[in-house]
Amino acid sequence: MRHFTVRLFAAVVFLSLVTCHPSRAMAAGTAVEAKGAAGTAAISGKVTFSGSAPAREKIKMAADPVCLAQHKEAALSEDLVANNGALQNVFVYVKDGLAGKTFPPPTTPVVIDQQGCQYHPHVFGIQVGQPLEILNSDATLHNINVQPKENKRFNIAQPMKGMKTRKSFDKPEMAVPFKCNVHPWMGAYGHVLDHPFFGVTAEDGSFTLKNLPAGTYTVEAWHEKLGAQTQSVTVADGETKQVSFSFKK
Ligand SMILES: [Cu+2]
Repeated sequence: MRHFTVRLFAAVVFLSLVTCHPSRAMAAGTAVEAKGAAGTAAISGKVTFSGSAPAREKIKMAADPVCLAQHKEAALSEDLVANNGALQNVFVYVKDGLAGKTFPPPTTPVVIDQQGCQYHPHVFGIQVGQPLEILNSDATLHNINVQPKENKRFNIAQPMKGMKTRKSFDKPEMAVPFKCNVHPWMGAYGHVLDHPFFGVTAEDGSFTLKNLPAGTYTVEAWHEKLGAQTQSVTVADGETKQVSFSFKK
């Protein structure tokens, strides 16, 4: 009995040391954060398209009246969108220079919405392990057929408006294609990275990579039809470096 009490007491003390030691728990948390510490440097700039951009094609949605009814004017193809020389939907990211640093994934999901029988956004970035919420905002059947090379493949059906499905990716992988077999014009690209330093160019071709640690990086600009370009960029703490890329057909 006495032995048992001593053993029980020892166990309680041991458990409380392991589970309730606040400074130790905090120290562990700090260590993880310090490893992936966000910095104060930034890389920002513009992606341009030189030459005359081909006209965007009108998407023929007549095969599904639900899709067709959602567009007063025909939706336009998204594989090359250039507005007055500014190239939209270019994925710009740090390709190299972050070795040895880890960045825990955000718990906030990236949302990809199927709306008007198009994907919104058309190009996006997501971190390894970050939730991806796939939403159907259309009152029609979509299937989401995703066939990566490095990650698990999936093909799911969302027959009703308002349906949501959560997925995530285990490994970094560029240009994971999203397709819908019901509406062959639907397409999107997801880029899976192990860090948060990426962006997609807006209508004016602009992008910003914020909160970078100081360092020298290989920055890549990737476009689904025009290929990829890289540049080496060195940024110091508190500095914002301007970088531009120019694509042509
Ligand atoms: Cu669809």
